[in-house]
Amino acid sequence: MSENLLSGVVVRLHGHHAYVRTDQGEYLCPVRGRLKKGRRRERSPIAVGDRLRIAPLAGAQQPEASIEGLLPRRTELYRADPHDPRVRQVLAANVDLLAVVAGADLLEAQLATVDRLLATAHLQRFEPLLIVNKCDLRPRAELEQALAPYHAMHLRVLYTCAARGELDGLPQVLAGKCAVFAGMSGVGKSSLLNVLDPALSLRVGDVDRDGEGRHTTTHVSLLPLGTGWLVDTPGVREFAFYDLKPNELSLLYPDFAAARERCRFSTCTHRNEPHCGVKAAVEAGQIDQGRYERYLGILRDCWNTEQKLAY
Ligand SMILES: Nc1nc2c(ncn2[C@@H]2O[C@H](COP(=O)(O)OP(=O)(O)OP(=O)(O)O)[C@@H](O)[C@H]2O)c(=O)[nH]1
Ligand SMILES: [Mg+2]
Ligand SMILES: [Zn+2]
Repeated sequence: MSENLLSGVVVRLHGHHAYVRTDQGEYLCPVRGRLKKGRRRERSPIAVGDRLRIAPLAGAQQPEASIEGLLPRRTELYRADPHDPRVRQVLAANVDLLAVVAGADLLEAQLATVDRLLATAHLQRFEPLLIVNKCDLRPRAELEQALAPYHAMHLRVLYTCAARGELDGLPQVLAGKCAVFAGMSGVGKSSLLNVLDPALSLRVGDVDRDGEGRHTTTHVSLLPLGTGWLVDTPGVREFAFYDLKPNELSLLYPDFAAARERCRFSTCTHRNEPHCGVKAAVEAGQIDQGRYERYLGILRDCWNTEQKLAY
């Protein structure tokens, strides 16, 4: 039996099925039994990007296989389930780089989501990348000014325009890696992937009058690109941290690190505590006011989640 096993990677999940790509083609695999139950408080035991061993089933009309084993994950991109913060939702496994995509036209409004995703990259140890797409809609100098605090923390920022095919070195950054694209709906994640490889021909959506997307991409999918992989994700409205204590949030802010050393309390959340180095640094203009205000908003959400979980 074991000589018939194939190695594959999960490229898509649909209901109770995983689509698994192998070098013998794509197989449809039911996710059930022991694997389906998985660890408690986990939505699905299998995620896009998982490496599996599968056994092809004879006589099936379309290639089907049973899942025989799940290989250990190198990394996991996860969040709290939007419907139940006690449940951990793994969006993708075995990813190296998290490409956070924002739209130039709505950049300022999207920075709270950008900050959450960058903090996630820090927490889950992905190489972070910020992509500002739709650069045809605003002058570059204006965008660079809005992102000055991010440039100051030496984050890699690319300015792209999928509409004109301008990628600002993105293919070189992605070479040989598995990169997941995340951001709000309508920022052009799928459009960028189509420029990276026109053969993908992913569906691209409209934006409404306010420039917001309509959630065109509905499923996470893994797509081959050269020697690496790309993961397209549906636009996120919510990206809540799973099991993060409020006083741990600021540890995910590299630009707060030096000032945090000067807080009197090691568990300081930098909100109302006395002798707070972070607040002092904001007042002295050493930490960006916007980053700090958005931090307070995210902190409030962490706090509310913790209160909910206490009951
Ligand atoms: N002006 C301009 N429009 C763009 C650019 N890139 C994408 N768009 C448009 O933005 C809209 C949304 O693009 P998508 O690629 O579907 O966005 P998405 O991020 O994948 O959205 P979801 O799948 O809903 O999360 C489409 O109408 C694109 O044509 C760009 O560089 N400039
Ligand atoms: Mg999309
Ligand atoms: Zn503090």
